[in-house]
Amino acid sequence: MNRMPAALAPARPRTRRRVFALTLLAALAGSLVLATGASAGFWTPESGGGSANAENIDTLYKLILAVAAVVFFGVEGVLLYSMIRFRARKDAVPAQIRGNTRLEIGWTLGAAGILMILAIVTFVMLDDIRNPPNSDADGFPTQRIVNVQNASAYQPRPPNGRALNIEVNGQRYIWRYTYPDGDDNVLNNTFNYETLVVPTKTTIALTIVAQDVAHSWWIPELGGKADAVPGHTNFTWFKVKEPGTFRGQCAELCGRNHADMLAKVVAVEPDEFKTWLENKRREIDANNKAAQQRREEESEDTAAGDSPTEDKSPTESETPAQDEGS
Ligand SMILES: [Cu+2]
Repeated sequence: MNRMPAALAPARPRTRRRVFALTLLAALAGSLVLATGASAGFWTPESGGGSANAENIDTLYKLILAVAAVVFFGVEGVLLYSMIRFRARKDAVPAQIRGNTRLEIGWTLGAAGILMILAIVTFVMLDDIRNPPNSDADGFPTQRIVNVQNASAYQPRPPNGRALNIEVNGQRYIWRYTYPDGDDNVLNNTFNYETLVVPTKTTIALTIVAQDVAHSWWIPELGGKADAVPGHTNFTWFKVKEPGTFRGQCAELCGRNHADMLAKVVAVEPDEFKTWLENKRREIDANNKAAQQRREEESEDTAAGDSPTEDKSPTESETPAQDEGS
């Protein structure tokens, strides 16, 4: 390196540069500390706490983080030590070392070994992340998952094949949830927007679709992300032990109001879920009946020569299954 002797170097710019570097470093550190308020955990991303698959993802993440931290601090430690301990000194000629076969083979094997272990642990845990368990005995009574048309897509099933199969439909800028009702006609199914109400102790199998652009379903405490892609069906599952509320958000930039596309899962006891489902059904039926009545009145008015009354903007329950088409 061609370095100017210290005595000849201009002192001012050097100090200024040092001050600049220190300020930059402080600003970076400060912004990192402040940024945690916007995210979730300090050390690891928000994950786990709601469902076993999310727990496993979280465990795997922390495991890899720990190994990576040991490697990082080990390497950086040796680097810093060497930089300080063996820094350039006047008239000192450093030891000229050309390779060290034992050391080189050692760290190559060490790195390969770490990767092997991480890969094995990941594949072992992946099984529990992808495959749902059965519902508990006191969970909500569920049907067998029926095959969806996409035979090629991987649909995780509990060992006994039974789960509450809910369709999650991403649409700008809201999530629509369709509950099964036992018949083949999806147009008369119970549905809800924004909040996905589910029973605890029950395996919930989600069929994820999108009807306009790509969205992404993600409730960090209940599992990994599942993309909602138009023309493709995706699957994921979760099983909540205790009643609670779990929040998430569309994780795929889908347009101007992407940030408003919140997702919420409310888990309640199976009995409470049954009541909720029945009430929702009644509410939808009542709204459908009211809408039907209004349409009839309007068509009578039109027939009688009156101008049709302004259409009331449709609320969620008054648009029965019109958006089912995807
Ligand atoms: Cu979206």
